[in-house]
Amino acid sequence: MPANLPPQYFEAEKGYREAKAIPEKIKALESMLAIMPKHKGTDKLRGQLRSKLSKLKSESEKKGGAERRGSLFYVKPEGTAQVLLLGFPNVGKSQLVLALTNANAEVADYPFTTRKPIPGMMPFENIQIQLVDAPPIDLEIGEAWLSPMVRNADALIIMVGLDGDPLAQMEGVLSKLEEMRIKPMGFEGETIHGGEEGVFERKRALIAANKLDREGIKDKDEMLKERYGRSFPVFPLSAQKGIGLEELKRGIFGALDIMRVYTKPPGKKPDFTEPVILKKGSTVEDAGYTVHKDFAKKMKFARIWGSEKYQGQMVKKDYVLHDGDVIEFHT
Ligand SMILES: Nc1nc2c(ncn2[C@@H]2O[C@H](COP(=O)(O)OP(=O)(O)OP(=O)(O)O)[C@@H](O)[C@H]2O)c(=O)[nH]1
Ligand SMILES: [Mg+2]
Repeated sequence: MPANLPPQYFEAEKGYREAKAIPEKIKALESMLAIMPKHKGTDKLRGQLRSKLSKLKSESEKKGGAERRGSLFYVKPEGTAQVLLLGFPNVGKSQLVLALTNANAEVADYPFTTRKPIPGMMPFENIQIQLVDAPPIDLEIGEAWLSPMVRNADALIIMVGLDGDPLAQMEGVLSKLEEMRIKPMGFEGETIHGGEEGVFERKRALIAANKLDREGIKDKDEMLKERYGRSFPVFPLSAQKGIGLEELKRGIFGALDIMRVYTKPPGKKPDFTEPVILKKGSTVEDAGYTVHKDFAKKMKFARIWGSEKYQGQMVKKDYVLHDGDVIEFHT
């Protein structure tokens, strides 16, 4: 029996073929079904369209779900850099964020306390670094939320608990990162071996070994340093008792691979509350670009105060700056 479909049906079908997004396709299929006359001749087609429609609907629900979860776990970067805390349940991630920032992270003696990321601002000298307390890594569950969070961060603090098995925890975290194709790098300038360059995204990371105050941890911090100290800076600390936190803060700053310089016009004083943040290894010319592109081009030389012997000496545009340098541009 012929289907005898009206012209409107073919219009809707054209709409379906041309639709790119799932919601448009769903709409087009729904109108095709509505327009289609109901009789024996259209039964088969109706069945096919219905099954297409239900497939598209479940696809769209899945997508919508992922997007919603994605946004719940997205933390807008603030301050100079974003640093993410990663670790097993109950190691003290929230305790550290509570100790170093203004955030009200929830600390409790049971695992899986933290359910969504909590950002807090950590003052470090004259800059603010954003620390993000994350839910724990759980080896049983695939965490779709984790990978975008790690990628979004400028650096990672991998936290382990010295009261537990820090070596096994490190292995767990590292294997999770490997699954995500992320290569944590402890030190500047490390290279990836074995032709994995490009497949892996590098991310600076350090290890925070928490609960140093606990009795019976023996020499687990030393074991950790022995095993991972060549690959990562290791900071034994107690988030609760406030031990080792200054060293950690300096380590976090170091992991960011940045420096602060201060620019000033001739004859004026620099404003030390307004550092210019540059990648390590940046030159006088790079600093000039933060003032203005043309300015960087027109610049003839600069005078530098700060690191080591520099007390207003003249340097060229390609001079490599150091953290804390004061630059006076001359055009
Ligand atoms: N002794 C000692 N206990 C700590 C320290 N830091 C955290 N704790 C305790 O460890 C438990 C877990 O701390 P949390 O900060 O909630 O741990 P978490 O890693 O955020 O846990 P999840 O959110 O479940 O992943 C709490 O009972 C804390 O009081 C520390 O430096 N020393
Ligand atoms: Mg927590």
